[in-house]
This record gives sequence, C-alpha cells and structure tokens, in this order.
Amino acid sequence: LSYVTAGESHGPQLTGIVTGVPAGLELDVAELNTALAARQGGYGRGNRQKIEHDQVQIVGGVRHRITLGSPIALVIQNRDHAHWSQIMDPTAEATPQNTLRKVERPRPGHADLVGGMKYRHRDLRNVLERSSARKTAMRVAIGNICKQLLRQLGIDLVGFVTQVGPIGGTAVPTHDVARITTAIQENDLRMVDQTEVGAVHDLIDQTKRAGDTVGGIIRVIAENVPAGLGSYVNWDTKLDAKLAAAVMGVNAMKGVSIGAGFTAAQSFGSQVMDPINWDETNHWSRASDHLGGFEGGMTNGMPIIVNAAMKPIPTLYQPLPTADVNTKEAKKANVERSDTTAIVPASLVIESVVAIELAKVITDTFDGSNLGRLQEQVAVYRQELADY
Ligand code: EPS
Repeated sequence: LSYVTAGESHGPQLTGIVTGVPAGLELDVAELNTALAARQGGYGRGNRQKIEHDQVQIVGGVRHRITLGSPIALVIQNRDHAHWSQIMDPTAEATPQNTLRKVERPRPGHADLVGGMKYRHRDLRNVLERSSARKTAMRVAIGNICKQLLRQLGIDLVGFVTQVGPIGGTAVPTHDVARITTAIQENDLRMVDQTEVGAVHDLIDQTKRAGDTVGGIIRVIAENVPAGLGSYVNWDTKLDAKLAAAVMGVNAMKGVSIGAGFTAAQSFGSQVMDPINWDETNHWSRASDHLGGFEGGMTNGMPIIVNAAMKPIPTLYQPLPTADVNTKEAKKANVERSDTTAIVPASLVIESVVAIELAKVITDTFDGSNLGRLQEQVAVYRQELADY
C-alpha cells in the first residue's frame, strides 16, 4: 500500500492516489467527509477554513461503494482557488498581472528560503504553495480509508491533543480508544482532560492577540493490533521506525516518541519494562505499556502509543527579521494568512499517518488483495499467537 498526493494550497484541487487497498472494502464516504470536516475544525484556526468545505470526490478504484483492488483516486477541491485563479493558473503564461502576490521575504521556520535556493525559485510562492499544510487534507482522506480497513480487522485508533504550549501534559489515564474518542468530542481541542480546555482557549486567544503562534503535543493510540508486525531483523523493517518517519513527514513536527519516550531515559529499567503475563483469558499480555506497544521494533500486542511534538506555526502576524531574496535588504518576513495553532487538525493528520503505516504493514505481512482473505489470514494468525 502506498500513496502520492499533488496539489498546491491555492491551486484548483488536491489529488491523491492510494494503491494497495484490498478489494471488497465497503467505503463509508460520509465518514471520510466527517474526518475531513474534523481536520478543518478546532480552536485556533484562521479564516481560510471559513472558505473551504472539504469533501472528497472518488474518481477511481471504487465501484458501487466497494473498493476494486485497483488504485483509488481522490480529489478535494480548493474553494479558495476561485480567489487565486489567475495567480495559480497552471497554463496561462506568466504576466505582471498574474504574478502579483509574489513572496520575496522568506519566513523563518518555513520552507520558503531553502526551497527557493534548492529549486531556484525567485517567487517563494512557488515553495509555500506546496509546503503549506493544506496538502494534509488528502492524507486525512487516505488515512480514513485505512482506518476503515483496519476496523474490519478489529483495530481501532484515535489521535488527540495532550498539550498546547505549556498547558496539559498530564498523564492520559486510559488507553481505551472508544473512551478517548467520546471524551475528545466534548470540546473543540480534542483534549481528554476537560479541565484544561478553558486555560488553553485563553492561551490561544492571548497568542492570537500578540500576533504569535503556539504548538503542542499529540498522541495516537491504536488498540487490538496483533503482536509481531514489523521485524527486529533489520533496522528498516522495524515498524516503530516507519511510524516515526511517517510522523516526521507531517508539517511542523519536531519530535516523535513511542510510549514513555524521552521520560524512559530518566527512569530505571525496572520502571520502564512491561512485565509479561500469561493467563487463560488474555493469553500473552503485559502488566503495563510504558514501551507503547513495541519491543524490538515489533508490535507486542499492547496498545500502540505514538507521541508527536509540533512546533508553533512559522507564519507570524508580528513577523521576524529576514532579508529580501532579490534586493538582499533586511526586512520583516512576509505575512500570510495563518492559524494561531493547528494542533487540532494535526492530531487528525498524525492519526491518519499512523493508520496508513498500520494498513501498509498488514497488507505487506498478509495477502492484501481481498478483504475477506485478509480477514481470514489475520484471524488464523491471531489464533496462532494466542496458542503460542
Ligand atoms: C497554511 C496557511 C493557511 C492555512 C493552511 C496552511 O492557509 P491560507 O494561507 O490560505 O490562509 O489555512 O491550511 C489549510 C489551508 C488547511 O486546509 O489546513 C500554511 O502556510 O501552511
């Protein structure tokens, strides 16, 4: 299973192709659109989301709601393109008129400057249009297809926010995906602890007034993942390594950890390892889950816990010093419309990339041609693990 996306933030549309989804999966398109709407929401979003109304159009690989096993092609329109149709026109010749809104003052922390250097762009709009997090909408659509596939194999997952700026970070008391999913729907921050919501709203309001931005920490929990996915035998077959790469592939991510992560470094081994249990009901399990469901780069059957640290968004309404790429004069950075924080949408995106990696390893480990056969093979494998 793999995917590719194309499309600029203010271009006509986002396009995605995902290949390797088994045949025979009944797709709930309403659920796909609900996930896209959730990614658009959350406290701290800017005005762009008032323009967009993300809806997926399926243009390949699905017939009468059922996946065919062929590549699935998806489209999401950029409604804002109507305001940028000349500036982002793919075929018209460049004229002074349609190259207005040039970006020449790169924003520190954004891809602007290095992207311009690397691709020899003098108008940094050519960089920012693709480096924009707008493209993550398509990853949520593809992630939701994978989530629907995983559900057919008994695997569920959820992404949520555990910290915004300095607020939060308290231990999440549960690994129960259904309980977390219910709790985070009670507020507009996808946070489990409702008592933190008021303080986070205040923080985001103050940050916005100051023309500044704020980041945070996201957690994804996946449950009922069978043991033994990924492998210890080579560094590049470790599944935790693949999850880390997928997380770091999301805009603005600066850190990733599994389970206790960095706090494991300051604890003793006896406090970090998860004691092994065997009993008639659960067969093999662990007494705790500090290692976030991974031993030796393989799933161990406990809930997978992935944490991601997101930096504050680099576009600031009170911009930082930079230099004009053409005149070289010291200037303030370009100001583009932006969110104060995108931690809520990012939690959906991180959930999506984890879903994609899990769907990928499962369809690689077992025969991923047809959902029914995949279900049979996974059931036989789960039984074998229980009988071990
Ligand atoms: C983004 C800047 C903003 C965000 C955008 C990401 O876009 P605009 O400049 O058009 O206001 O809204 O995110 C999305 C459009 C989205 O759908 O998430 C950026 O510079 O990364």
